[in-house]
Amino acid sequence: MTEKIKNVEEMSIWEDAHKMIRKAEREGIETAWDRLEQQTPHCTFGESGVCCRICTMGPCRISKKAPLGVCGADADVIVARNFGRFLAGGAAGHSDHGRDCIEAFHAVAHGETEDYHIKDEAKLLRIAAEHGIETNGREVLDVAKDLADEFFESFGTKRKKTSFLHRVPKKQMETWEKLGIVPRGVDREITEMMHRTHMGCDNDATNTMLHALRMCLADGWAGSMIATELSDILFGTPTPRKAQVNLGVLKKDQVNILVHGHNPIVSEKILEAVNEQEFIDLAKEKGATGINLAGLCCTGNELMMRQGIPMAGNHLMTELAIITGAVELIVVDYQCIMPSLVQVGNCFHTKMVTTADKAKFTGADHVKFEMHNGMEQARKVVRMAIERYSMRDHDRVEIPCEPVDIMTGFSNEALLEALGGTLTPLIDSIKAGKIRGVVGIVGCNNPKYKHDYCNVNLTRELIKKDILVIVTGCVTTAAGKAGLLVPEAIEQAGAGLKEVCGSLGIPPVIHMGSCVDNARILQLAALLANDLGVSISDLPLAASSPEWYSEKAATIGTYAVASGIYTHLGHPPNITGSPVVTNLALNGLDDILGACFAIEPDPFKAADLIDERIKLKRKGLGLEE
Ligand code: SF4
Ligand code: MSK
Repeated sequence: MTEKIKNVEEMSIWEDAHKMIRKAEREGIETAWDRLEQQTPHCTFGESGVCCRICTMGPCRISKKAPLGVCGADADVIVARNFGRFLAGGAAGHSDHGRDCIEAFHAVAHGETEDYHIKDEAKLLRIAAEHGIETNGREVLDVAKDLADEFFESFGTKRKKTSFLHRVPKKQMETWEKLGIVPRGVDREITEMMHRTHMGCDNDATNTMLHALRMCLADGWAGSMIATELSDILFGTPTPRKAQVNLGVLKKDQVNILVHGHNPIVSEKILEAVNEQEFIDLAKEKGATGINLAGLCCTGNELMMRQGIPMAGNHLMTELAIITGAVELIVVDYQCIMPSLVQVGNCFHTKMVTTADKAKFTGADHVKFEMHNGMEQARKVVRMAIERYSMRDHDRVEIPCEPVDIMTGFSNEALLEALGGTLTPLIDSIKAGKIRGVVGIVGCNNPKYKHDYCNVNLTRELIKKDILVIVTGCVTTAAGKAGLLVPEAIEQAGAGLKEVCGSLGIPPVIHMGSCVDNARILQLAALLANDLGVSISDLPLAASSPEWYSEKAATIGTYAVASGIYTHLGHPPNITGSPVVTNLALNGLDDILGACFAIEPDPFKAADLIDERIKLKRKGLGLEE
């Protein structure tokens, strides 16, 4: 993992990345790969999770010579506390994003904004009815007010069970009840984790990890699910559409604006402003032929799923996108945004603009987005971008490749429609072994890996084995660039998967959205389990995050396992210093949840591991191979 990367070809599998890394080297611009080299070798105490900084009697580092911290905490307790807090960070990230969606939805319901609207009324009424809210004969906005209150409550401490738990299959719920991990309010679970891991509280590693499961379930089934469902209600439920990916989506002769982060509340307004004639005319006045909006990371996924806006790149492409020299402005909300983007932007004419008070970056301009002024602020940002076009040094512009076509927009609603309105064709295909299983490949990039090598190769290997792959987050761009997100990719799939996807006209790799949209995968798993009358853990499903880096990715993996989905990670979190926590993750959870983590950096071996698991689950259901 930490060996020195020797040349550009070893840093990434992509030509656009190679060209931009070489340009960075030529122009003396530092990237994440350079900084990784400076940081290597990493601290082994930190890597194994045995460094404790929870109080000022320490910091303490556990070793053979010093097996206990000053307070007497051993490696198991220290690792469990560190990992619990790591997961709390991830749960807080996605769930606070969900809360921002409720704020927007609440403002719409109460007529406090003219900039945001209910786009999918039918979905609003459906979700309200799911929560027992009366919808018959009522004004849509009145229903919305009640639903906003219901969702706000699911963050607080009032409820025994948080929102959306009615979607959880009965047998799965029984497992959670037995273990005492039915999630309550999202904030409560996160706060309780911080409390438990204060010095002198939960000093039993297994007990801390059980709470971690509960907290992550609150994130998956409430925080993230609320974010996804409300984003659909506010901005439209995605439907299949075409889009394009890679740095080739940037335009040499246009004002290029990149949106980066996670929440569509900002990026949707930027898109609207970009399409206003006044700004198109202004861009032309400045010598450009128009304005081009492209996405990065998850806010890119959100815009691509709903609006077909092109995706410039995933996590490790964010610095490289600026290095094209063609980006006037990058506007961000929060999460996964490297602070280095300000410095890389300063090497060019690229302005970075922040929009959330909770995510300011020194050196960036701050244009605060609020519910009542979203459009006004979006216009301000677009104008700033156009003004910068005249500062562009056209001699330094290099757009390294042609874009690749993809198909996106597979919400569960869209998938059901593609299946003819019912899950039966999918279930029949699974029973017949034409589709042997379904795997969600999700998550990030990490410069410790050859960029996207594992993401792409694992996806390819699984579809060869007749396993339907669902992608979200940064894996989307990887699969898209590899030509796997188009119906023609069935030629790379096994015979069964090829037949099913071919007859439906869908790709063998389905794009289901951003990181919070992993909640869509949870819902799909629940629908499948309910249809078959089994637990999610009985299904031939798996999840994988081969190149993960973030706290959020670890939280997603943990709620997947807690929901009964076997989860592969390319590398372990910083837990290897604790035999108790490591054994629990790799084995013990399987006994109590029917799912556990597996660690394997090699994507080909990982595909075999997942395949074995799918065989086992198929056998358990009495299905022929
Ligand atoms: Fe050291 Fe214990 Fe304080 Fe951690 S909580 S820093 S192990 S004394
Ligand atoms: S953006 S969490 S790098 S997927 Fe959601 Fe990508 Fe991972 Fe961030």
